[in-house]
Amino acid sequence: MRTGELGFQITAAIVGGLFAGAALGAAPYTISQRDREFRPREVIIKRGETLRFVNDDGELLHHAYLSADSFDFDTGDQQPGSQVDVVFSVPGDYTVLCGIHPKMKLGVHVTK
Ligand SMILES: [Cu+2]
Repeated sequence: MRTGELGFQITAAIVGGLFAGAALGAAPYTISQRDREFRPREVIIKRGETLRFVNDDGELLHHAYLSADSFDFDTGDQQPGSQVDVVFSVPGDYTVLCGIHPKMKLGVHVTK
């Protein structure tokens, strides 16, 4: 076994343990917005992977956005039952916010 393969397996085990249910390499990762919270509140993905923002919060609107120097997106007002996919193409540590609920925060760590 080459070193690279071993390294990958260790990484997979760590990520799998932290984020059960999100299979490594299987895109997209689903982010729930139920009860005015992003769930999970923190996620680690690789560059080029996708987060799927699902509004599963009853009758409430949500509006996820990110504004950083190197990367930004804006889902617009998101209707209940809808979903928006966002590809994170730039490595970095980001905080996604909701334009409607200021307390909603999602930490996104995009590795190379
Ligand atoms: Cu919201």
